[in-house]
Amino acid sequence: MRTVYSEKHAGHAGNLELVAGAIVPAFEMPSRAEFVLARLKAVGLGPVEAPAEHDLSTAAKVHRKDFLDFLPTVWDRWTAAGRTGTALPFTWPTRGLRGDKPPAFIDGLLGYYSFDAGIGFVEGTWSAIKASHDTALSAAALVAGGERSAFALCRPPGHHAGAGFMGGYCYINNAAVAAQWLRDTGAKRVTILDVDYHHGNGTQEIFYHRADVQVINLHADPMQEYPYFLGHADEHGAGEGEGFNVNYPMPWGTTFETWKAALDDGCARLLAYAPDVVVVSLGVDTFERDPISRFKLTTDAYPVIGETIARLGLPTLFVMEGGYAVEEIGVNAVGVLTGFEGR
Ligand code: 6XA
Ligand code: ZN
Repeated sequence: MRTVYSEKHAGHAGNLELVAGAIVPAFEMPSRAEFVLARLKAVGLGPVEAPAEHDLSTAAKVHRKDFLDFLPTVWDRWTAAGRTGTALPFTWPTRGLRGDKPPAFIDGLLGYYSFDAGIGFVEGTWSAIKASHDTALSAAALVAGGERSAFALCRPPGHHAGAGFMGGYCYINNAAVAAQWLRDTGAKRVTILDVDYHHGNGTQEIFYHRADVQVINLHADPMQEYPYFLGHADEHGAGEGEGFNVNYPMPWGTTFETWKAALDDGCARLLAYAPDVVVVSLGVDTFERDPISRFKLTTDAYPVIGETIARLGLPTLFVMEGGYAVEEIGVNAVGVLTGFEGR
């Protein structure tokens, strides 16, 4: 399997986040991607190539233009306000406030274009976001060009980013952009299968009213877990998208046996939809020792996940999402990929 990877992710470093009342170094850190890269080289998964540059025209079909225009300006606006360090939001337009009017000043804009504070910006953040987007598109092009599968080693991740907002370490929704590009280049139907521990609320929002992209999400129950405000089982899609969004919320402590039953059910729903291509939002924060998650999957589960996805018999693009137990992230993520390849 070919991997697309950009070193530009490394500039998105030294971020901070608010966890349990303390400002701490963000769990979403450069070593995550480096552990995955080292592991796929160690097992000889296949060639690793840099992405080509892609413009934002496909991204503009799944994101709002004003949001895409804002992202590259964040760091300059932050430093122009005399700030250094990490740019972070702290005010959001929730119920009772006006969510239709972007403020002029950077602090207000950061809140307007996000749903949480997990989206720190440093000097290299935009360049990493853009390279991650390019990585997803270049890997999608490999699959469209006839490869059975490809791996987009994206960082930062994307599945919490919606049409007009970022959140949860995500800025541009890499999997959604790739799915849109696959549609535009010939796939009639695309399924996004999101196996990250967290609900991919951004992906759900982007495709909720569409029938051409099925979204299947396995995740921790939003009654207990981040992102809390989306991801329930009764969210089926709406309008033309009715029936094409499928959620499998599961409680803290879920083991692979329960999780695998949800995956099998999701695979049956996927096969009934008969997509031309599958985009896997590959998070491995379902792992038992992940520092921010509460599922109980063990390392031997990940190759089984890969085998199960391979049995769908469809061209498959893997897009990296979450996973934070930094050392094991490599073994587990690459375990899915080698499992897919049947080795
Ligand atoms: C809250 C937790 C963010 C979770 C990010 C993630 N700060 N999403 O792994 O898949
Ligand atoms: Zn996650």
